[in-house]
Parts: sequence; structure tokens; C-alpha cells
Amino acid sequence: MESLNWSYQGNNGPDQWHKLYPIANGTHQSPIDIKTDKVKKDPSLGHLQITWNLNTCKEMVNIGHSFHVNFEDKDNQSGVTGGPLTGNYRLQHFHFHWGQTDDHGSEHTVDGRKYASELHLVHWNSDKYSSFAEASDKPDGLAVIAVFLKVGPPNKSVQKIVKALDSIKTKGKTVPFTKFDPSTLLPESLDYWTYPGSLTHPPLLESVTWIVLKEAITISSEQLAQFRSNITLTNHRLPQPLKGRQVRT
Ligand code: 3UG
Ligand code: ZN
Repeated sequence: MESLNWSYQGNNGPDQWHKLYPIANGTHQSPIDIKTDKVKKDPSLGHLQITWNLNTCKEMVNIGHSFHVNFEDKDNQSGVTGGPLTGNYRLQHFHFHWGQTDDHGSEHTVDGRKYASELHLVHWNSDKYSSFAEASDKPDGLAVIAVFLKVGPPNKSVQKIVKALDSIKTKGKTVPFTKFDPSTLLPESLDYWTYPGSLTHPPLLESVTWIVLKEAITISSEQLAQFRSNITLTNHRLPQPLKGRQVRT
């Protein structure tokens, strides 16, 4: 497998990633199946405090295997704290994962149940590190908020994103994407599961505090089809072994 030439399908797919990224078989890999009867209720875990700033939303980029909605990296109040986190984690970008059909596409599963898609809001520890790159290989470097999407009525917020995909149909293309409020992508409840894990694709670094929201939002079948036709057919990794980790709520 050529360096950086990993993929989601074919000869360089997820079952080959370990050849160039041995951490693929590590002890803190993601995603996982969340077995709800094994989750530990931890009274010391507080509420999430999310303060995202829509004025820092900057652009949308086609990166081939996905698309990223990037936020400005200037010093700002746009981040998350509380819950399992110590200190402030700044929003860097968000992206989605999906599958070839509507009956799967999420990365995390709940009691073996798959969702159609999964949103990842990626944050880095800006109290302790000075850049996303510096934070990205540290055990306390990143925090990703995951939101499940199930098929239902079209999502107005997702539609703004789908519309912009029209102008980034090839890898490397970028379009300005501003004044988008990511909190419009959140469910009503911020109840969550949390566990220590990894990036879900290469370099698969074990640097992520995962915060998986329990309540799903909706996306329409047509909106999912736009992800597949404009970007890629599929881009999710299957659940990995828990290897003794405890999921908390
Ligand atoms: C992520 C995720 C990333 C990555 C990854 F930023 F957010 S995920 O949220 N799906 O776990 C990256 F690999 F899987 N990175 C960060 C891309 C390369 C640079 C470091
Ligand atoms: Zn992701």
C-alpha cells in the first residue's frame, strides 16, 4: 500500500490499513459498538458546554474521501468544554461519514444498530497545545462530538451543506462557506456516551476523547444521495475491539 494512498474500497481498504498504520490494531481504536448494558453511569461527568461561533465558519473542501467544513483557527471562544473534558477544545472542522445505502453508514453503532450517517465535530485542546497538528497525536489532544443521522424528513441545515457540494465536485476544490451555525446540526438533548479512542481513518492516532450523542438528527434519503454522488460512495470504518475500555455516561 502506497503511503497516503489508503482508501475505503478495494485493495487499500480498511482491512489493509494496518500495514502502513500498525496502530490500526492498537488498544484504543475507533469506532466501537456501544453496548448500552455495559455503559457505566459516572456521576462525576458534567454537562457539555458548547459555545460555537458561526462567524468563524470559513469554507468547505472536497478532500476526496470526504468533505470538510473548516473553521477559522484564530483565537476564539468557539469550542466545547465540560463533560469528560478538562479545559477548552476549539472547533477545527466538521465532516460526515456515510455508506453505499441508507441502511448503514455510521461508524459507531449502538447495541449493533447502525445509523445512516454520522457527523463528526472535531476539536483540539487549545489550552494545552498551540495547533491542531500539535494536538493531533496527544492522548488529550482531540475531542470529537459524534451525532448520528437517521433517514427522515429533509434537514434544513444539512440542505445548506448539500447545496454547497454542487461547487466542489472534484478533489481539492474549495468554496467559501460562512455564517453557518453548527449548533443547528445538534439534537435537542446533549446526553452522551464517552470513551477514549482514535481517529477513525489513517493516521488512526489514539488521541480522541469521543463524545457520542445519544439522540439522532434526521437526513433525507435524497440528501444522503448527494453526499454519495458529489464526494464518494462510502467512507466509514467498522467497529473495532473495545479491549477493556469503559464507556461512560
Ligand atoms: C478526524 C478524523 C481527523 C482523521 C480522522 F481530523 F477528525 S475522525 O473524526 N473521523 O476520527 C483526522 F484522520 F479520522 N485527521 C487529523 C486527518 C489527518 C490529519 C490529522
Ligand atoms: Zn470522522
